Amino acid sequence: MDAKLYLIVGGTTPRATIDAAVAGGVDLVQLRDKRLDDDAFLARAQELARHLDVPLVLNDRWHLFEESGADGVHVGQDDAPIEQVRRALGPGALLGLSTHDRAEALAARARGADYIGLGPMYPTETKALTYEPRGAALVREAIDATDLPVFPIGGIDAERLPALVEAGARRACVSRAILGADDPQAAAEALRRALTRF
Ligand code: 3NM
Repeated sequence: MDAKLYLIVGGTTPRATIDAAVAGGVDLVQLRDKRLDDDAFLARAQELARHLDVPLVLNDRWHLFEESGADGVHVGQDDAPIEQVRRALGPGALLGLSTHDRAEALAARARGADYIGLGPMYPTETKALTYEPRGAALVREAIDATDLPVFPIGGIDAERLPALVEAGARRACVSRAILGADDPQAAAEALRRALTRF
């Protein structure tokens, strides 16, 4: 788990965009698409797992993990309990957990997570948020609650990332900042630069 720049892609994200992002420094990819049915999700996951040079994580659909060829699964606090997912998938699967405050970050390792998402940092249109975005204050509050890798998430772009790095973040998870960019490789490179400023 030495990944630093985590990209969330959808079922229809072009492969060329994902490849450009990886060329720019993305080193972990999550397939997240609530609209796809299981068959379509599985087919996309299998294609990405075969093709990608970086690990692939499935959002939530842990029942598709074995068949998909993916490396891991990411669950939220309201998805299946991560303890149950860990028992089902075994120690070899990379398991991620969404967290929103210090207490959730603190509990993550004992619950079986290999890494955590921490958010939301900023307003985003990628996901309907049920928590108030708290930015650098949330990083400061939670970053030292765990020795797991922490990926701040939510509305992060290259302009906003330096404030999070200042607050202690050394990783980031994004979608729009890369997928919405005219040049996804350059966008990934800019995010990597912001992360390696320290
Ligand atoms: N989870 P973008 S924010 C999938 O706060 C997701 O838990 C969040 O995409 C959380 O970089 C988010 O486009 C969306 O904002 C991330």
